Amino acid sequence: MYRLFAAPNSYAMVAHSVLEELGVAYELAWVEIFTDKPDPAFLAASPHARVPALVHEHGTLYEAGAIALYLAERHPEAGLTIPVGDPERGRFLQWLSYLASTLQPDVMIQFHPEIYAIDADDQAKLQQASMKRLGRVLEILDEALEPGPYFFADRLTVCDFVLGMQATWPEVYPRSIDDYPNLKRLVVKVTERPSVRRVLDQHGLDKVAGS
Ligand SMILES: N[C@@H](CCC(=O)N[C@@H](CS)C(=O)NCC(=O)O)C(=O)O
Repeated sequence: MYRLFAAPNSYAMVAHSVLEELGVAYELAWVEIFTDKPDPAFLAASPHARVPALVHEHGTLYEAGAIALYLAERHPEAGLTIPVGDPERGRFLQWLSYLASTLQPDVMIQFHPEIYAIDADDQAKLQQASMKRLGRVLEILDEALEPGPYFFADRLTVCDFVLGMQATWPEVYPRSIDDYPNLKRLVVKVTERPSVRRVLDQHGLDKVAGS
């Protein structure tokens, strides 16, 4: 039985949707983030007190992409990973890493510029510069989703959940998700899955980008 530390409408939705899609037993532990007094069990699993964090039979894990990959590999029958030896394995790792290390920092800046700059003016400039970069990153992702609908055509993998969940946030688009038709198609496909609909409900999201 897994235990997922989560906060509403956060990166926890990535791990949460993978757990739901896999249909495995798990318990959801809602925690407060951005607090001076994080839940001690949460802090033990996630030293920055960031969600998601997962407790599993062998220990704990944090980082949304790592949790998604770990779960997919623990439950290979669901086919959400691309295994070692598969010709697409390299590109699978590329996109998983790109989503965590190239897309996510700019997404974070849009929501929490105060983490990166002290003055309000500097924060606004940082957000502006980051949004420009985000536009290029989203373009590259949109190109990668051709022919789609997923990163690997009809083969749904955790990459689609890692991207699909954060692409539901309208704040990440320079103008609108409509500028990225392949990305929009991915968000629609991912968010219409019953597993993901259950997750969005629990996170209080009735409207997402593209819907
Ligand atoms: N790199 C982490 C980022 C997780 C993260 O920053 N989560 C946010 C919520 S979306 C959080 O818990 N923030 C609380 C904090 O930074 O104190 C991941 O992918 O899991």
